[in-house]
Amino acid sequence: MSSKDLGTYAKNTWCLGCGNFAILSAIKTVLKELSQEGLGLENVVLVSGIGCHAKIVDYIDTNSFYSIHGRVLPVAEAIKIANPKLKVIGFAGDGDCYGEGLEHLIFAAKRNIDLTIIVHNNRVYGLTVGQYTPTSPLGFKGRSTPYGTKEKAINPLEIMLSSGATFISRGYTHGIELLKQLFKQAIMHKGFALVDVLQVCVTFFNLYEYYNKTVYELKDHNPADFNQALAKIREWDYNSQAPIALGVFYKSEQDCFEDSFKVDSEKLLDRDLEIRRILKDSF
Ligand SMILES: Cc1ncc(C[n+]2csc(CCOP(=O)(O)OP(=O)(O)O)c2C)c(N)n1
Ligand code: SF4
Ligand SMILES: [Mg+2]
Repeated sequence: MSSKDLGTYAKNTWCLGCGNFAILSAIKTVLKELSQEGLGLENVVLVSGIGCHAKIVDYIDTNSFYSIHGRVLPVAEAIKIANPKLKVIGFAGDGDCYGEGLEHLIFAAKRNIDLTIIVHNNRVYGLTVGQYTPTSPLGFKGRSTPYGTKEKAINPLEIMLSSGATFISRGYTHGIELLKQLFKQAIMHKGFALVDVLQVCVTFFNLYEYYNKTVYELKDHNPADFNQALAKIREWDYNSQAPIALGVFYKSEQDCFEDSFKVDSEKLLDRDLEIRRILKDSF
């Protein structure tokens, strides 16, 4: 498979200025770099949900599975379990992953399955023209909440930390260098890795001005320290006006789901061979 530019003939239909362009550019650069470093692109599978974000798989020339809303993770997990040698990278929307697919997200993190999930967190349903999602802030006015939401946003990173994810990070679509670093680290991490990307939807929730004033990069932070990670993750809860940290909040090395699953399969295979031998000897 060619690693030259990874472009496709699909017409790009994202709005001009959409943060998705930065995610596309960053992931293509990272895939090209990994390919130059020896990762065969034939071993990479991309999975997306449904929404504006999901079109990303149409724009990258590699193996991909365009799934359904909320179901990126079950598809990605099945691919990984069927062939643990593959690098599986999921792209999900905030409605997709933190709303409809939240239970899948929690279980994937709990299992510490070796996958990367990149969340295009524009804090709105983009494709269906502007309804609120679990990360829309309190008071968000959209098509389904013209007088503003009456409920607070969830903090997905805190949910991930308490669920067992072993790589938790946040990027921003106006910071492509950091985005590339986070994508590469997440893909190379052995275990469940989440990159929450503050992806601006210029059409239904334009937060560029606000984020440009509020974000900062984590420094002197020890991602191996659970309590430090929790404190940093709680600093901004997706509702307040607090500074918004970007970078890797938490990272730890732990056993992965598919490895223990493999041991079970090998045991089953041994047992199967033993049964066949016994049956053969008895006839
Ligand atoms: C099971 C199911 N529920 C609802 C929909 C309708 N639907 C399609 S895209 C979408 C919202 C997508 O929002 P998000 O996941 O945040 O992605 P974005 O468009 O913002 O990238 C919804 C509700 C659907 N296609 N399938
Ligand atoms: S609606 Fe929003 S998320 Fe969708 S393409 Fe346009 S700017 Fe991007
Ligand atoms: Mg969205």
